Amino acid sequence: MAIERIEIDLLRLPYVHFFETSFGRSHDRTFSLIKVFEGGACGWGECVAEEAPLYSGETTETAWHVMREFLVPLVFRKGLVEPEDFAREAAVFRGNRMAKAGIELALWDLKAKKAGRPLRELYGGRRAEIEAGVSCGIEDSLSDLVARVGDYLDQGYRRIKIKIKPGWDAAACAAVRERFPDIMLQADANGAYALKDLEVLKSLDAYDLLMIEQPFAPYDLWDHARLQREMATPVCLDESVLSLDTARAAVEMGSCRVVNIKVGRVGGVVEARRIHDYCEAQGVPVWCGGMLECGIGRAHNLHVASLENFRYPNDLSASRRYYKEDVVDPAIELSGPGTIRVPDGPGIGVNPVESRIALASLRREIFK
Ligand code: OSB
Ligand code: MG
Repeated sequence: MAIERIEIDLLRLPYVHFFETSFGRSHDRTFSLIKVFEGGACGWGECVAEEAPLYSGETTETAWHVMREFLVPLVFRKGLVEPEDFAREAAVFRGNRMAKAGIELALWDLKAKKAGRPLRELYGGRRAEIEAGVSCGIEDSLSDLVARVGDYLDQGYRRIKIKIKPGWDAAACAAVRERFPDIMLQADANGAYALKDLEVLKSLDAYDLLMIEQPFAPYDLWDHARLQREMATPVCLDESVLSLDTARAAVEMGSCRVVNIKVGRVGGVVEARRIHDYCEAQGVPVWCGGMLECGIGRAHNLHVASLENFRYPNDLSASRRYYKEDVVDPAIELSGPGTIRVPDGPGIGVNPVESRIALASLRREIFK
């Protein structure tokens, strides 16, 4: 059989609360959903490229262009159905990993649905429940931040990540740590620092952080290695890790002790699993990062995070932390204190709600 039809929607969903990082503040998220059809079955994927090229060089429009002009025609021309075949063939195109991952994820969901099994089983994930965590943006004041962290802890989250940037770092960590001495706390800089900031970064060792994520620019593995030698807190890389090769370079150079895996950033689950397996063999723990996905991308992440070497709590929170009305039914919720159950239906195991998707859709294109 072959894929008969592919639909891509561009959506915009407002956040329940603005999200501010070292890149700036946003009030909503623009992303695309990919639907692949074969026989009576269909699979869903999410492309996490954002509106502006801040976190990554990709944008919603570059991803749309690459899917429309290159990846969708590749699927039809070569009759690709298996996600592994797609990953291999799509590798002829450089970069554009988020675009590739969006389509590969849809093929994974389709494959698992045809087999009548949850995706986690296809990946070999043993965990039925994953450890949740919440990523807190920069707020207008430290008291707003502490209140928001308190709110998330009341909801049952046990691991909190706070976004930092120059001027919002040691004081933010101190404020949260003072009020909540025992929680699992970590910080994410999204590349906002440079080697000249070494002393500020080293001062964060005082706050007993689980890790500090991506202090320096994505391509700066060398300076990360220097920082990791001088800092007690484990460095975790996010933006720097684009593939198995970059993961291997980072680990061999000592640029980090922990790796954040995002399926979109590395170009799909095939590459994500290679990185996972390599890190496992090296004794380097990983965890699953998030891109404020809607329930479709989030469900995909839950299945990926069921793999053995996801050893830290993940940036995976309930639907209501992100969106008032998620586009899946049922909404994703905490299953216990600080945990989320991996859906156990076929494929991603959550049902996309077509009417809500249509309401949020800015544009739809159908390819046959
Ligand atoms: O750096 O981890 C990041 C969101 C968008 C872009 C980059 C990042 C994030 C988050 C959100 O921290 C994590 C989540 O989806 O809960
Ligand atoms: Mg990050």
